[in-house]
Amino acid sequence: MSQVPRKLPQEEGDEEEEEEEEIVGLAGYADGAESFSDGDAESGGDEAFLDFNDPFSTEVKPRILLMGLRRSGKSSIQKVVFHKMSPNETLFLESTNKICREDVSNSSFVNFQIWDFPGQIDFFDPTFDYEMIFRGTGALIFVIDSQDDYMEALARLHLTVTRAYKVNPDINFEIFIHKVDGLSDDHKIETQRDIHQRANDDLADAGLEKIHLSFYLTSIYDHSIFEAFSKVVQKLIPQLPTLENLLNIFISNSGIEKAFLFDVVSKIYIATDSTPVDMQTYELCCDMIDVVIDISCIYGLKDDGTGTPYDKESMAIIKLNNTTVLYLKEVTKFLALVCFVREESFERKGLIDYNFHCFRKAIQEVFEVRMKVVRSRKHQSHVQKNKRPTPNGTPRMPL
Ligand SMILES: Nc1nc2c(ncn2[C@@H]2O[C@H](COP(=O)(O)OP(=O)(O)OP(=O)(O)O)[C@@H](O)[C@H]2O)c(=O)[nH]1
Ligand SMILES: [Mg+2]
Repeated sequence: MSQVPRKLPQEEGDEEEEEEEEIVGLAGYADGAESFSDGDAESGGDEAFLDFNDPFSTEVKPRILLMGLRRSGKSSIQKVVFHKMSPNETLFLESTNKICREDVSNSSFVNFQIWDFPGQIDFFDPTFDYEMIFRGTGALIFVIDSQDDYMEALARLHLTVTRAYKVNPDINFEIFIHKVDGLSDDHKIETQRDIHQRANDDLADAGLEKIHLSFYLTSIYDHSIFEAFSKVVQKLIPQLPTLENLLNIFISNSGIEKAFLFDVVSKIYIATDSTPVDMQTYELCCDMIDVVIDISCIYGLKDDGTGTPYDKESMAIIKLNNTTVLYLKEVTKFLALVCFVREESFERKGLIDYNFHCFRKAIQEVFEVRMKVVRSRKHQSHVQKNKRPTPNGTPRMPL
């Protein structure tokens, strides 16, 4: 799939954003919001429904911070997950020397900003306004290099978490025990146990045992990083229980084993039914998306190269040699449903397709509710702005 970085329009009227730009800019950390997009899709008949981005453009996006010591792998994670950089290429990444912000607005449920920090940020530097940064943060991912001595990383983790918690107790703290590709299975478990124990002991010693840390074993050389990121992002989606519920109803009525709702560009799954996720199943789904998009890029585009590799017609069926069928269908411009179905259940494809149709409609309704909330919030802030008197005391003219 083409990954053309393109600037999103600046979010006008978003006072919090404006304030941030200014402060971060002054501190000399930011390099502006670089963004990536899915590439433009053709406008089809129900494109107005499928293109969910616009109504949310003024919504404040939850922020995900990537922090950790130098060379722990922060930028590599961002590049591999959101820019399809191959893991080997990350060897040539330069050290980050200022905060890099990126908008991820490729799906209506997955709208957030990622802030990649330089290692060793100095909380005592007066130009670093950490209070402002933590205030608007949804998740703080702290990356620890598991192949290195992690004592210094643990001290830094403690400092970062305690500072962040003081400013904003609602932040989700996500600890990536990273680069585990270099460890044996036993060593992985032992490292996770040790880091978990030490980090929580440090918090308990400081009387902060109420802070909850979540731990993930990750590596950019396999799918673990996508899975961990999926879980981080899912926690920021308020509609997650509704999506899970819809998926549960869908699979139980269609004889499906497992279903994932995927963001096609990043291969993050934003929801799945409540049966446990098995890593191999997830990997197969990721591979299927890659195959579909690759084939579609080669054979699906028009002769003049226009069109998109993923659209309303996108669907694929792959029969595996273990009597399982993988079934992919487009849900929105950015989302795909990937299902695992037994061969005998797939004989009732008509039923699955009908239920899928109902599922898609239900998703549409969830979006519509969300759109209404966003619109009414927009309207309220607009009314309040106009109520404020002008500097010379005359009432504001309606716009
Ligand atoms: N083995 C292994 N190496 C990794 C992994 N992730 C990143 N690396 C390597 O770690 C090195 C540092 O990666 P960066 O992404 O630049 O680290 P960073 O945390 O952004 O570093 P700063 O910008 O200096 O703070 C690179 O050589 C990567 O190839 C991983 O999962 N496994
Ligand atoms: Mg970096």
